[in-house]
Amino acid sequence: MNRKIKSILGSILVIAMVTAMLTVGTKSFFSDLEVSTGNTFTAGTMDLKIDCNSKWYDAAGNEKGSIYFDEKDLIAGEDKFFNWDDIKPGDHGEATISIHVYDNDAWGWLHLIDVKNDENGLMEPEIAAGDNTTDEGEMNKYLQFMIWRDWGEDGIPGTNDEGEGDNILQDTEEIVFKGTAADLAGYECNWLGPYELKACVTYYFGIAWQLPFDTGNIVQSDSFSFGIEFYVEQIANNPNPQPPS
Ligand SMILES: [Ca+2]
Ligand SMILES: [Ca+2]
Ligand SMILES: [Ca+2]
Ligand SMILES: [Ca+2]
Repeated sequence: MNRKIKSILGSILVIAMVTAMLTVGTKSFFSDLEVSTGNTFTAGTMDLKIDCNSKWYDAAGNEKGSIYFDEKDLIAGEDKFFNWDDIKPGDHGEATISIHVYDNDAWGWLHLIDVKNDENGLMEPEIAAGDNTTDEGEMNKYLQFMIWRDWGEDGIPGTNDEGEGDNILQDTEEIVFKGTAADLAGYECNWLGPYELKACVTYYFGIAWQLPFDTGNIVQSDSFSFGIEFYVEQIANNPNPQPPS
């Protein structure tokens, strides 16, 4: 190998070594990378569900009818808490309705709608009892209701303590209404509330009813009927809640 070729080979070797060193230098830089993906705005949800456990008994305590449904979205005209035909003096019953709101805390209201006192024709015993109003039934003056918070001994909903949601009124539980069907009808189109409803807590309400023994013939064939509307609204950003107009 002559001197010129050796020199060229030497130069190539030096270039290769420098290139290799530069390459190693590039790969050794400290580095870091931060990534955020999927940034999204999704609206919250609010879902009200109601369930019912309702019984009708005669004076001797024999069950005459029952309605039960687990928590659901109510279908108007289909899901009823009471649907009793042929009740008589001495009959009584109880319905426990529970209210659940999911995903977010809510303000809740309720009121009665479509209250009706139907005469359903004037029977001879009714006329004999002094009924002279053919267009208005009298059941609402005799049928008694009592509504209480079935929240147990601690008076707090959702703690599942003794007596909570058991369909029985204990001394510690608060009665929120007691009176005749006519008194109850005072809440027609008159929103009750707002009540604070915590998400995922079950709020049990007991509704006891009876047609007293001393109810006379004047209510034969009469009926009292009503609907209930429940309304909820978000609590967040809503410090001065107003009932629906
Ligand atoms: Ca009448
Ligand atoms: Ca409780
Ligand atoms: Ca109870
Ligand atoms: Ca009547």
